[in-house]
Amino acid sequence: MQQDDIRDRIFASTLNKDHIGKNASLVGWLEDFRDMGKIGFVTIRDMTGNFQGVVVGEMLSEFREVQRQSIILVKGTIQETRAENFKVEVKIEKMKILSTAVNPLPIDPTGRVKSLMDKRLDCRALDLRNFRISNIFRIRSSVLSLIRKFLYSKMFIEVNTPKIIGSATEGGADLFDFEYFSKKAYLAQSPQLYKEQLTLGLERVFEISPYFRAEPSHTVRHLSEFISVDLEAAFLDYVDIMDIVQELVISTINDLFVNHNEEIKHFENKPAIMVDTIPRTTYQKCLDDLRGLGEKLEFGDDLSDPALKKLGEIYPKFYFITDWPTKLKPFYILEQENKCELSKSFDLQYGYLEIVSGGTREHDPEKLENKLLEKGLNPKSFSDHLKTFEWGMPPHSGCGLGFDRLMMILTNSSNIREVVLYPRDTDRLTP
Ligand code: AMO
Repeated sequence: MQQDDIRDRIFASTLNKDHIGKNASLVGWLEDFRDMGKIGFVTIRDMTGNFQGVVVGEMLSEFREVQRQSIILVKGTIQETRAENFKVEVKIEKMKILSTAVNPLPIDPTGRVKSLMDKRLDCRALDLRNFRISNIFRIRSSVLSLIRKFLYSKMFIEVNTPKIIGSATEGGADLFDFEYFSKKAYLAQSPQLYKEQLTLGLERVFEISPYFRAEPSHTVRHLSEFISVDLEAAFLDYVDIMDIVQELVISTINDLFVNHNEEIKHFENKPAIMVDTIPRTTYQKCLDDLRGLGEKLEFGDDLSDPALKKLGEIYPKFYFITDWPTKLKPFYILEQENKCELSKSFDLQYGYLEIVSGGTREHDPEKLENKLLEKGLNPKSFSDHLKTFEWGMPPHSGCGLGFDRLMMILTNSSNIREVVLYPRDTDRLTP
């Protein structure tokens, strides 16, 4: 009873009445054992779900020795069950322990005994034995594949740009630096410059990758390492990109909630996020709305956390904020014609949470150089980038979508750490 049985195993979720009377082998971890004296009921879980086993006679004493969460291989006959939660049950005739779990375990993966998030993250691999939690990562995987499918359908190709970079690309102080063969190098904070350059030869690119920010933020929405879905497209402007983002978000949600019901059904509070369209408001309108709520901000002020919380009350779901002041946006964002104080830019928000930020890019090399100077950056540090703008750079636009933040919304999680396997923040560097 070993590898052949494991190879022929039946997965928990596929067990059904057609199997009644047949012999089967199953593997999984022992989640529960209810010992009633003459009969025992075991719950065994595998990656697809759980099944009930019934044990009597000698099998009972064998199961009394097994620590919960140990990995076991069982063989038996599938039979009818009276249990409400199962279609059938397995009358276990043979059992082999493949790996023993210690007792007590540091956390209770069944979730019956609650643990603080920090403790759970310290034991993340075990935490994933909780089906509700592992499901978040199944959904995450599905959403990634849906995003890829959507972007391919819009003629984007997936690219990979370097994460070890030689100059502080976008400016700003939030870069991690380190020694790289006696030179100073940085971890990329975004693929901004590369993705813009790639529109020159590839027109439409996207990248899904981790980026690194050395911001000392202690919030439920910031990590030092996060996944961003970056797009960049030649010949499109920021309104076209907003249209693409809107379609991407709506089609991903619809696809997830319609075709991936199995994973979603385990969420107690399915987020009410299915929408047909995403409203668009301007930065100025937000200032006016906020003034009505007693939050006085001047044109040019960034929307502070308290301001965003208040805006989230007016717009609790997805909404775009467009036409940001030029001075609030990075050097590569284009200004509006005849209104240079406004930029061709947008953010996609979900309530208070910023999900996407994007815009039309400056593609005139001379103006780009001036923008760098205006922002106090040294054009010499950008010479590799600036030279590409002299090779026939198409007008282009793009955006970056915070994938972990999108996952917070899709799984109704209030802390970004819940949707990231091994989060990195100012305090956490392990496991
Ligand atoms: P920005 O800096 O706004 O734009 O980042 C894009 C999106 O990434 C997410 N994000 C984060 N998520 C978790 N933790 C963080 N520390 C963090 N920082 C940002 C947010 C944000 O909206 N180059 C531009 C994009 C572009 O114009 O194409 C950029 O990086 O959801």
